Amino acid sequence: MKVFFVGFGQAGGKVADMFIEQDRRLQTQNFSAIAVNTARTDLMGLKNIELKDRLLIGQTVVKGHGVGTDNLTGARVTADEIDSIISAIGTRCTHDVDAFVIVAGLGGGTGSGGSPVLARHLKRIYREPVYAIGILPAPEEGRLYSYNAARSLSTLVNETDNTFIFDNSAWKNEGESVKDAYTRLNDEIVRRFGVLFRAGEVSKAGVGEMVVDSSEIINTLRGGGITSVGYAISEKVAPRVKQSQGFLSGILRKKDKTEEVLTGEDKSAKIINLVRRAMLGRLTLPCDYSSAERALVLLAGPPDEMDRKGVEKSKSWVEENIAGVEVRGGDYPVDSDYVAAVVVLATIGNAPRITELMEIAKSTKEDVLKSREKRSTMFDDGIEPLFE
Ligand SMILES: Nc1nc2c(ncn2[C@@H]2O[C@H](COP(=O)(O)OP(=O)(O)O)[C@@H](O)[C@H]2O)c(=O)[nH]1
Ligand SMILES: [Mg+2]
Repeated sequence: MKVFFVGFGQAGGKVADMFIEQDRRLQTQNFSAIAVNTARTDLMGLKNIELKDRLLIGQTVVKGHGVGTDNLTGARVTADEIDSIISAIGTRCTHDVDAFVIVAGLGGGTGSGGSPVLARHLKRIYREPVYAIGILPAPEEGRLYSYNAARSLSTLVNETDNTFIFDNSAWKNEGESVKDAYTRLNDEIVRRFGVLFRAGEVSKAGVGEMVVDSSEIINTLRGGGITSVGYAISEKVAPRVKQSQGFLSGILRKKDKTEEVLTGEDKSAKIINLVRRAMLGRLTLPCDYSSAERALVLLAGPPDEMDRKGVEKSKSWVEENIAGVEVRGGDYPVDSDYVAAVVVLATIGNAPRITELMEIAKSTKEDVLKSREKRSTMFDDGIEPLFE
C-alpha cells in the first residue's frame, strides 16, 4: 500500500517521522508524511520529515507553545485551520496513495483533539480510506490523560474507517517510565505497521505465490471500530543464493543465527507456528482475539520460505478462533533473512483496556462536575459581583 501519514501532535509526529526514516533506509517510496502540531519545539525535534512538511497550527491562540493537555483547544485550533491543513495534504499527496493514516497519542491535547477533526474532513474530501493509529496513555500518566483518550477515541472511531490501537501501558516494562520507553515503543509500532502497510507493494524479491494486495487490507478493515495487530518473527532462515539487501533485517529484530534447510512439511509447520505466535503473543492492544470480526494473515519473507499450504492452514486456524468468518491472507515476498507474520484482528468486540478507559473517563467527568458544583455553592448568590 502507498500510505500518506499525518503525524498529529508530539507522539504522532515522532512515529510518522520514523515511518519516513524506515522508507528511506529501505529505499522504497511507499510512505509520505506531514507533521502537524501546535508546539514549535516538537516540530523542530523531528529528523526525517522535511521542514517544509511540518505544519505549525494555532499560532494566534497558543503562540507555538502547544495546547498542553487541553484537547478541546486542540480540536478547535484544528477546525479553525482545517483549510490550510487540507491544502498542505492536497499539494503533497500523490494520486497513487491508497490510504491515509493519522497517528496520534490520544491522551494529550493536540493529537487527541485534532485527529478526529482532521479525519472527518479527509473522509469528506477523499475516496481513499482514512485510518488512525491511536496510542493509549498509561494509567500512571493520570486520569486527565485517560479522560482525554476516552473522549478522543469515541469520536475517532466514528470519523475513521478503522482505528488501530497501540497501548503504551501494555508495552512498557515493569518499573520503566513511559517516557523512557518511547523510543522502544515507537520502534515496535513502526516495525509492525511498516510490514502491514507495505504489503502489496513491489519489492526486489519478486512476485509471491499468493500476494496480499491493498484491497485485501482495506476490505479487512471495512467493518470499522478498533483493530489490534499481532506480530512474530522467525529465526534466521537458510542463506539464499543471492545475498539479500535485507529488507526485513533492516526493520525486524535479529534473532540468533540458526540456519536450517527446510523441507516442504517443515516450512508449512513453521509458518503455522509463526502465525500462532503472532496472534497469541502480545498484541498492539491486548484484547480478546476471539471477538474479532475479520482478520488478515500476512507472511513477509523470502519467496522460497513461503508455503501455500502453511498460509492456508494458518488462515483456517485463525478463522476457527475469531468471531467472524472473513479471514484474508497471503504473502509479501521480501528480500530478507527472516520470515515475519502479521495478524490483523479487525473490529474487536471486547478489549478490557478500552472498557477500563471508558470507566475512568466516566468517573473523572462526574468528579469534575462535582468540583464545579462545590465551587459555585461556596460563594453566596446574594452578594453582588463587582461587574458582570
Ligand atoms: N508511544 C509513544 N507515546 C508517546 C510518545 N510521546 C508521547 N506519547 C504519549 O502520547 C500521549 C499524548 O502526548 P503528546 O503526543 O505529547 O500530546 P500532544 O503533543 O498534545 O498531541 C501521552 O499519553 C504520551 O505518553 C512517543 O514518542 N511514543
Ligand atoms: Mg507532549
